[in-house]
Amino acid sequence: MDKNCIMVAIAILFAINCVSASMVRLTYDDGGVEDAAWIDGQRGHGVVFTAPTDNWSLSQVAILGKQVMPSPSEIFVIEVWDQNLSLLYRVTDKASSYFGDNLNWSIVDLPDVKVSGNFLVAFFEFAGVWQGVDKSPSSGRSVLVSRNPNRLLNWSMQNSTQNQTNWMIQALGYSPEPKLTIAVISDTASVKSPSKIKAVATDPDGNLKSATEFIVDNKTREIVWAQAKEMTGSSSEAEFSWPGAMFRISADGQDKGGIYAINNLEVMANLSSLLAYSAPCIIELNERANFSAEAYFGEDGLLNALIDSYGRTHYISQDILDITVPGTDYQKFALNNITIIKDKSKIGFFNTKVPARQDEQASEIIGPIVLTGTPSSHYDLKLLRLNAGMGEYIAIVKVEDRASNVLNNIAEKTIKVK
Ligand SMILES: [Ca+2]
Ligand SMILES: [Ca+2]
Repeated sequence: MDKNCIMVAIAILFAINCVSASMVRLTYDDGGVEDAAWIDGQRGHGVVFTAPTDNWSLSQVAILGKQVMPSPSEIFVIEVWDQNLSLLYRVTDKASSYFGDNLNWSIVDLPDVKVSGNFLVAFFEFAGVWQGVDKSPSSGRSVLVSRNPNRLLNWSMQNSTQNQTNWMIQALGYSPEPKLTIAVISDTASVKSPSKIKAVATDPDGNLKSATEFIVDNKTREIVWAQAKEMTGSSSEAEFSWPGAMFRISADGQDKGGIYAINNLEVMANLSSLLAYSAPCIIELNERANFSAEAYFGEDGLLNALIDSYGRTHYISQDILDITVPGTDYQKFALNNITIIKDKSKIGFFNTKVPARQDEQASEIIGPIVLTGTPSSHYDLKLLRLNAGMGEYIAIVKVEDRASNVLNNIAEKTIKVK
C-alpha cells in the first residue's frame, strides 16, 4: 500500500503521547512539500484559516520557505487580516533571520492576535523567499492577495493550479483548555463486572466536546478498546465501563486480528444502530487508486458504510439506503454507486499501539484483506468484540473541547482481566 496513505491514516488517529496541549496548530497542507514558488512585490501568498473558537489567540505563524539567491528583497511582511480583509496585525522583518539555504519551517512570533471566524495570513516576500507548496488536492484556502486596498486576486500562477496548491503556511495559537481528573472506581474487568473509570472535566470557556477512554494492553501496548462520550459546557462528567473486551475484524468468517475501532457519537438517531462503530482503514480499489477512509459497522458488527477522507462514499448497505432514500432499488443503486470491485479491491485496518518510545512504530496494517463478498453480504466483514486476554491493561482518558484542545490522563491503577 501507498506509504503516504498510511501516514495520513495514522495522523487521522490521535496523538495520544502528546504532552503539551496548550498550543493548537491549524494546518491545511499535508506536511510534505512538492514545490516552491516566489511572487513579485505586489502580490502575497494568503491562507484563509478558520479560528477553532471566537477570540482565539493567534500567537505564531509558521512558514515553510528558503531564501531566493541572490535575494531581490531583504525583508518580508506578514499580515493578519480579519474576515473583512481589515488589517489586524503586521510583522516586518529581515528574511535572512528566518530563511536559509534549505526549505525549512520558520516560526514568526506574534503578540497574541485575537481572531474569530475566518481570518487570513498573508505572506509578502517581494520575490525574496521561496514559499513551500504542497501540491495535494487543495482545501481551496490558498489564495493570492494584494494590498492598497487589501484584496484577493484572481489566481495566476504558472505551473500551479489553485486546486492543487496549498501554500505551506500554518497558524499556531491557543484558547482556554480543559482540566481533567480521572478515578478508577473498579479495577477488574469482565463481561459480568466491567471496570469503571470516572472522568471529570472542566473548561474555563465552556466549550467541552467529548471524553474518550482508551484501553491499552500493558504488554503489547496495543489499543484494544476505545469509547467516546459526549461532554458539554464548562463542567462535565463521564463514566466509562469496559467489559474486558477487544475489537477485532473478521473477513469471510475468519478472525484477522485486533484493530482500532471506536463508537460513533455524532450520528443521526435513526442511523445510530447501523453506524454504531467506526474504524479508520485504507481502501485499495485497484492498483492505481488507494486512499484512507473510515469503515462503519452496526451494533451487530456488520459493515454498513465505507467513506473516504474526501467524503466520497464507496459503499453503503441496503439497510442504510432503505432509511436514507426509502424506495430505492438497491441492486441498481449498488451498480451505479458502489466502487468496490469484488475479488479485487482490498481493505486494510490499523492495529494501533501507544509507543513506549518516540521512535517506535505506532501502527501496523491488518490486511490488506481482499473483498470477496458482495454489497448484500456486507462484504463479509464483521467487527468483533471478543474477550481480551488475561493480563494488565492501562486506561487512558482524553478530553477535547470544541477549540481543538486535547488533554490526556493515564489512570493511576492498572485494570486486570483474570
Ligand atoms: Ca504534499
Ligand atoms: Ca476551552
